[in-house]
Amino acid sequence: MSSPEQWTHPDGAPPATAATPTAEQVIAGLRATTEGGADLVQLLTPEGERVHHPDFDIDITPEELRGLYRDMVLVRRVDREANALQRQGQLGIWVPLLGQEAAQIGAGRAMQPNDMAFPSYREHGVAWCRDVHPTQLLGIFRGTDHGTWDPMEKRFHPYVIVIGNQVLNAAGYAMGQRFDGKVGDADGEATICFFGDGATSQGDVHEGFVWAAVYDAPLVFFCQNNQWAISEPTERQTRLPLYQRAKGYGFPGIRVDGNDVLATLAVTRWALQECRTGNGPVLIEAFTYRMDAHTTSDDPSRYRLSDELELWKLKDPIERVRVHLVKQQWADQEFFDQIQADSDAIAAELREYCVNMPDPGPERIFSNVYAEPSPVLDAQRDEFLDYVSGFAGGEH
Ligand SMILES: Cc1ncc(C[n+]2csc(CCOP(=O)(O)OP(=O)(O)O)c2C)c(N)n1
Ligand SMILES: [Mg+2]
Repeated sequence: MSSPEQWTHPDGAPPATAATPTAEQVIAGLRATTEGGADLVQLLTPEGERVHHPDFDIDITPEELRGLYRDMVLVRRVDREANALQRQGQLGIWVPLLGQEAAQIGAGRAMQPNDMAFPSYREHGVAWCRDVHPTQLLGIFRGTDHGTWDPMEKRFHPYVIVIGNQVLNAAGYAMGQRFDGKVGDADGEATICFFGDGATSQGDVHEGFVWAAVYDAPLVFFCQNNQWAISEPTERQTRLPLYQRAKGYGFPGIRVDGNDVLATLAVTRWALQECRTGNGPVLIEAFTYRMDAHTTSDDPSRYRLSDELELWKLKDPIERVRVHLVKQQWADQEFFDQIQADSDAIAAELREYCVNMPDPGPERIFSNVYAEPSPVLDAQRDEFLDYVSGFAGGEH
């Protein structure tokens, strides 16, 4: 358990530890939303101790854990480098994932090749797991394109900025998987959709929950509760822990320690398998914390106290794995040095790519609009290119 403070258990059972919240605290929603609570699934404590769970345990080899650690360190380095590139004027904006590495790598590594992911705009760690190279994210934030990967090849939908909208897209996609007969056994397909705590207040998310539920869609709703929706805290979104909302829609909801990569991997693997075999949908609430600003355009010191951040630094998702690897003697200095070298290399690659990124040609805006060619759009493109070539330097 990560915290001594508990939310009162829904079936009336007393909390495992510490004081029951007062009526005022419950009404204010504070205990409900700021602590992990009695139902939090955790397999690796912030101190790097391996703990076990009756329903969601996992066998992990030293090699697998080293791989998860490497993933998290590298995506954090990508994130920090991109943040710096924005500060130096090379990107228009950046959306940091700092603190959410375990939630994203655990979920991303739980996916099988045929599963489909629908991200919001912060899922750089999931992109990494889908083999989308970090350089392919940069155009979005430099304002030159909408992402250059092939969503069907990578099984990773383009980023969506409209809050909650991707939940509808994912529900429709997962319903399609069911209609196409791709659900039913361990070789089946599933979909996972990422959204934030703030998104749960959007009508789109409610509609997605309803449609997925009544069509038994193979959809894992993966809510990263990072405690903040820009400057709005979670207690402005809900009066009960978010995972408990699933019950009202008729599917299971589970709260996992989103700073614990092992627990996130175990729970998401289970949830995807449930969906694949026809028992979807499932809601996962990954309880985590946004350690940096909402975006590079935001200043969190205007609306939250720094001691909150200091508390969450002690629950850092990467540090607990490093401690566990060292304690178990599953990693030596050579391993950590190699990861450092890999991080430096990817940061340099990202920077080199970003500062030399060419602007796309004027025809680019017309490409990938429809699956099939459109004569009307083709005519508009030709007219536009003709117009542009009339300007000095407008040749293409
Ligand atoms: C429909 C819509 N309304 C408002 C916004 C502006 N907006 C951008 S991010 C954000 C907060 C989202 O918070 P959350 O869902 O918790 O995700 P997080 O950014 O914390 O990952 C808002 C309101 C938007 N992009 N789309
Ligand atoms: Mg949030």
